[in-house]
This record gives sequence, structure tokens and C-alpha cells, in this order.
Amino acid sequence: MKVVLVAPPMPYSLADAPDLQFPPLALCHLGAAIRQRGHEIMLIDMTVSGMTVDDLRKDLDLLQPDVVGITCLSAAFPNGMNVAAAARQVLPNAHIVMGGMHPTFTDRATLERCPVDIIVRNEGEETLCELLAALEAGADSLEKVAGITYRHGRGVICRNPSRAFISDLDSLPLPLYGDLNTMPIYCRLKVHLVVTSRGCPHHCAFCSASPFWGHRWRALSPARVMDVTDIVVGEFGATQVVFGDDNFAFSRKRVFDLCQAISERAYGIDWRCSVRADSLTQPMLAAMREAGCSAVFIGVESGCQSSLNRMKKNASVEASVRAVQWCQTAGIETTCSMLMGLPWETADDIRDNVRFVATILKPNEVVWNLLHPDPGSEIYDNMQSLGLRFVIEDPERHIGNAPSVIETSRLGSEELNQLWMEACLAAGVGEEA
Ligand code: B12
Ligand code: SF4
Repeated sequence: MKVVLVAPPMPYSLADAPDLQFPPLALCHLGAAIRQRGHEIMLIDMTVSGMTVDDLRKDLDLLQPDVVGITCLSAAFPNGMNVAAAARQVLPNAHIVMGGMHPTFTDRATLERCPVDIIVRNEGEETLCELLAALEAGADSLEKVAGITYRHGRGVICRNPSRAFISDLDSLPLPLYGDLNTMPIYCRLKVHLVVTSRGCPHHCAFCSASPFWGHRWRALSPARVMDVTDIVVGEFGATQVVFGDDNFAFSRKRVFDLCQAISERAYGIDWRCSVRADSLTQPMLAAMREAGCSAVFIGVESGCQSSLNRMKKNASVEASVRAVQWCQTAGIETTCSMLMGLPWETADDIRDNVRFVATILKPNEVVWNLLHPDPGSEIYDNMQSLGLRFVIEDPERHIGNAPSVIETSRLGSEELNQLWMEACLAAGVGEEA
């Protein structure tokens, strides 16, 4: 079959956020899996290409694919709906499929609102391959394809049982970075993204990534990670690699093996990753530095133990403070991610947290995040009982850190915005560390 995979435009432009530009890897991974099954594919990345929906309409008209697949994070959902509407208009008989976090957790609502025929929930590779085989065989019913929600007849929405996650990620083909129409743009930026594992076993109440991947952690082997890293460094000239895993250091042994493999390659690149504080050890940090790691992003969230407990972070304040100190000793920079606007927080609690960052944690950089409940997270599912209310419903505006999209029973959105500004102004203090 002829399949076009599309990443809708971001709600901001390349010029607005040059640091936030990474290729839509979902397209590269899905494209590789379905090409391996003999399908003809084309990847259209609208995120940084400046392409408009009108441009896409022309391309689709020219290409006449049998299937259009659209990837969608929450913030890109309104643009995803526009892409689906354009595809439906140009290709009335094509199958329009959507996948990614937002449609997975809002499958029925998405089918009701949007001219999409099928939602692929959670991990996409196997489901999409099986779905294409069923469509190609002209199956009158899709009931045997696990992991999809679809329109069946007039107005009837069927949700098939979920699919088991892929047990061996190494069995998947290498992602098709080179097939992205936008690769020349990412090459100019020199910073490339590699995702080496999927999921995380923790249950943080604000997180939608862990439930998306079934609260499990699966990873590529170090050898396979190197196969992918070879592509971005060797073929596309990356001078910095960002390992975008949710929980990069979950397996300490794998980190040591990876560090050894990266050192052996002697690429001369620097790399960064996102970690939990409690997964770090001093020997691990020394090995990471030796292998070229220049910075880590740590999800600290709070300096108040009872708040950490209530958000189910399953982490201690001491572990975060220790991790930042160890990173500094090892010569690795730290960016700590902090959360504010939790249902139980008062203005004083938030100011205490800001003081904690400035006087005790003292990372090189801090990112203050206002809570925005994402579909799929425990907090989203319990907003009412937690006393949370959206003041900005439109998911397209749930981007960046401010303004607050919610108000809590203790703090209004304006107060939260004010506290966020205060925190950002105080953030410079940590840079002296
Ligand atoms: C790179 C990245 C970005 C890049 C986006 C790059 C891009 N062009 O897409 C940038 C920096 C711009 C970004 C921004 C944001 N991000 Co971000 N990002 C990531 C990150 C680190 C990697 C994504 C990735 O490539 N994963 C690997 C691919 C293979 O996985 P995948 O995309 O999920 O695709 C699989 C399935 O979802 C499915 N699938 C996906 N699409 C489709 C389509 C079809 C047709 C099918 C069949 C299947 C399918 O199949 C794929 C293969 O199994 C993830 C964390 C992570 N580890 O995933 C966070 C993450 C996705 N981001 C997140 C957030 C919160 C944001 C922001 C809102 C941050 C902010 N506050 O501004 C913005 C919103 C952006 C937007 N427009 O929606 C959250 C997700 C929240 C949500 N529910 O949407 C995550 C999970 C981080 C986290 N742990 O909280 N992000
Ligand atoms: S540790 Fe990170 S990825 Fe894991 S559940 Fe918590 S926020 Fe999500």
C-alpha cells in the first residue's frame, strides 16, 4: 500500500523555539517498520518545514496514498485535526489513521470530533503493520487487529483489546531519519535526538508517558543504540546527541555498557540525557563524563518530601540534592525540572520550593513547570476531586510553561502565573553554583 505519514505543524515556529526542534521520530520508526513489510512510504514533517495545510493538500493530491497516518502529541492536536480534515477532503476514499499520546488517551472523543477512521493506541509499529495487512486484504471488519479504536458503520465506535508491547525493541528496524523531508534543517542544527528506551516503571501522578508505555521500561541493547547513534553522527553530522528517553538510567548496567561503547567509538560528540536522581551513582557519573556526557536533565519536581509523596514520585529530596552535588563533582551540568501548581500547594509552599532550589539544590539551570494535566495522567483523570479546573481548555495552548492552564482550589491562575514569574526571576541564583 502507499502510505503517507505526517507530523502536523507545531503551535510555534522554528524561529520562536530553535532549541526545541527535534525530528518527529514516530514517523521514522513507523516508516521503517512498514517499509520492511513492503509498503511504499513517504514521511512529511510539517513541524519545521514551514509547510501549510494547503501545501499538504497539494502533495496528497499528487501522491494519492491509500493511507494517511498522523502523529499527535496533545499540543499538536488542533493542527492534527486540520491535517486530518485536509486529507479527508482531498482523499475521500483513503484510510485516515492517527496515533501518539493524545489520540491514544482520547480515542473515542477524537473519533467523534475529527474525520479520522482509525486510532492506533500506544506502541505503533506492530499494530500499524497488522492494520495495513488487514486493509490491504480488504477485510470488512477490523475486529482482529489489537490496539485500535475505529469507526464501524454509522456512528458506532469499536475499541479492540490492547496489544502487548513489543518484547524485543532490537527486533525493530533502524529509524528512517534520512527519509524525513526536513532532515537538511535538523542537520544544520547539529543536535540530534535518539530515543533508546521506552517507558518507565514509576507512577508519578502528573505523568502520561509512563501509563502510555504500560508502566514498564524496555530498552535497546547498547549495540543497537550505537547503530542508531552511528547514523545521526556518521550520516547526519550530529555534534550533540540528546537521548530523549523518559528514564535513561533505569538500568545502571546498561549505562555503563553504553558509556564504554560510546568511548570506544571516539566520536568526539557531547551528549545529554534525562534521568531520575535516584538512578545516579558517582561511578556512573564519572563513566558518563568520560564518555562525553555534558549535562543531565533531572526531574526533581519538589524539595518538599510530603509533596513528592503525594505526587507519587517515589523519590527523596536527599537523593536529588546528592545527585546535583555528584554531577557537579563529575563535571556534568544539571538542569532540574521543578513542578508548581499541585492541588495541595499554597503560595507559601511554592515560595519554599523556590528557596529550596536557590539555596540547597543549586543546579546549573532550573526549569519551572506549571502543572498542566495531560490526558492519560492520574491527575487528569481526577481533576475534579483534586479541586483542579482548566482555565484554558484548548490543548494547543498547553505548551511551554506559562500561562497556567489550570486553577487549583487554593490558587487562581493569575496567582500561579505570578508565582511562576517569581520563580523564574529567582532561577538565576542557581547559576552561581
Ligand atoms: C522529542 C520530544 C519533543 C519534541 C517534539 C519533536 C517532534 N517533532 O515531534 C519537542 C521538544 C518539540 C517537544 C515538545 C513538547 N513535548 Co515532548 N517529548 C519529546 C520526547 C523526548 C521524545 C519523543 C519521541 O520521539 N519518542 C519516540 C517515538 C518513537 O515515540 P512516539 O512519538 O510516542 O511514537 C510511538 C507511539 O506513540 C505511536 N505513534 C505515534 N504517532 C503515531 C502515528 C501513527 C499513525 C501511528 C499508527 C502510531 C503512532 O507509535 C510510535 C512507535 O511506537 C518525549 C519523551 C519520549 N521518550 O517519548 C517527550 C514528550 C512526548 N513530550 C511531552 C510534552 C509534555 C511536550 C510539550 C507539551 C512540552 C511543553 N511543555 O511545551 C511540548 C508539546 C509539543 C507538541 N507540539 O505537542 C510529553 C508528552 C505529553 C503529551 N501527552 O503530549 C513527553 C512524553 C515527555 C514526558 N515524559 O512528559 N517534545
Ligand atoms: S519518573 Fe519520569 S517518566 Fe517515570 S513516571 Fe515519573 S515523571 Fe514519568
